[in-house]
Amino acid sequence: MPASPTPADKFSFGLWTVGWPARDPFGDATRPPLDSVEAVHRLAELGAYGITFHDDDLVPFGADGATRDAQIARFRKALDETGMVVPMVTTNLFAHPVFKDGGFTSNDRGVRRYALRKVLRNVDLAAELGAKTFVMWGGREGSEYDLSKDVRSALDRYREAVDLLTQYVLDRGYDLRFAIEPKPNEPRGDILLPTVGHALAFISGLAHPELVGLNPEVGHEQMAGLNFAHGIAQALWHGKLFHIDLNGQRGVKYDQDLVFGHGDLLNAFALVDLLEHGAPEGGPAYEGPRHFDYKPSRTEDMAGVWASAAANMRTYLLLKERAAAFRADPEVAEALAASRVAELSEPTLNDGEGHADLLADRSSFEEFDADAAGARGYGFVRLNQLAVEHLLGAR
Ligand code: GLT
Ligand code: MN
Ligand code: MN
Repeated sequence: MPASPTPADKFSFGLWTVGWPARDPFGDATRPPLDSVEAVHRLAELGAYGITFHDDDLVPFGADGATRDAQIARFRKALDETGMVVPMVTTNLFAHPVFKDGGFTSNDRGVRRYALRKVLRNVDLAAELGAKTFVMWGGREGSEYDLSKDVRSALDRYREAVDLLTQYVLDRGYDLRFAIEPKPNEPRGDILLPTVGHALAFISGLAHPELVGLNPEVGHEQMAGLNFAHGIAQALWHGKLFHIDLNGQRGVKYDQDLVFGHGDLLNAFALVDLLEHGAPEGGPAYEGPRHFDYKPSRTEDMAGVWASAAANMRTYLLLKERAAAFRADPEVAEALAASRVAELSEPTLNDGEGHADLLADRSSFEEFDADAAGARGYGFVRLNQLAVEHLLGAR
């Protein structure tokens, strides 16, 4: 059994997760609103180390300056009392009707300027609270109708916005990086930067790509039918895994935001194995917050909310423990060797070898026994079965 979560595990939660009153497009809220101060205390008691928020989660949209200051002050007090940190902050550019056609990419130029001002104010708050990551989820940046959005102009405007924000952080001297969170659809019919791959390509064209990375969410990639562990591996490969949203999703459908592991459990196992043991030299491949972005199901009362928050952390720790057992199992080591998993890290060419040498190497082609290589099994099923058995606690 894993130990209970501690701050060293770096578990964090969005204020909007445990605080979700469970209103959905078909029904009213099933739970009362949750005060931010209570959220901080309860999550700290459960063993989390951090809490994250949108500007409007903390201070209601349109509140006056005095209300804003008071809300921030009491939140800060709760942080001081509990030792909780704010590793990440994000902006709500999706709830108010003004953003119905997006924030950075609204067809309305005035809305775009307003969105930038809202974000700049929130960047100041993020820096003030010591956040190191600023997430940008562009849920309203997109369209329902192809002819209503000039996508190339929208990408120009998206880039213009991000370039302004990185310049702002540089000019202010803030120790803050941006993380784009892709999602394929919902609430827009089609969202811009829909997947990890699209966002990576976008980042490479920015003025300060070094300040911009990703905040991939499990369910968002899976909504597009993609393999989340693969997406994370590629984000790591590019040095772009700045933050991560952990949750669960069952297949290609609406965004479920289930508890971590309550969707594709085998992929969650591979993900935790990658995060915890995926560094080339062994050990963790990612050192940042393990951030849960889930929604406690609408069927749960407040006791169920706290139980589900604890479930996220417990599942992560169980998977971490199972992954460690998998890695330590001699039979797994043997199966990995039989599957030649490590052989893939050997360069295909010899040291200093170029195309002329390869063309001269008869053993690589003329004498290569393609039929024999094609007949040889890789043993991947045995390897996967060992993973399943570790996951089930059978080994
Ligand atoms: C919203 C969305 C999440 C994002 C949040 C950050 S807001 O709840 O569904 O995936 O991470 O803006
Ligand atoms: Mn989601
Ligand atoms: Mn998210």
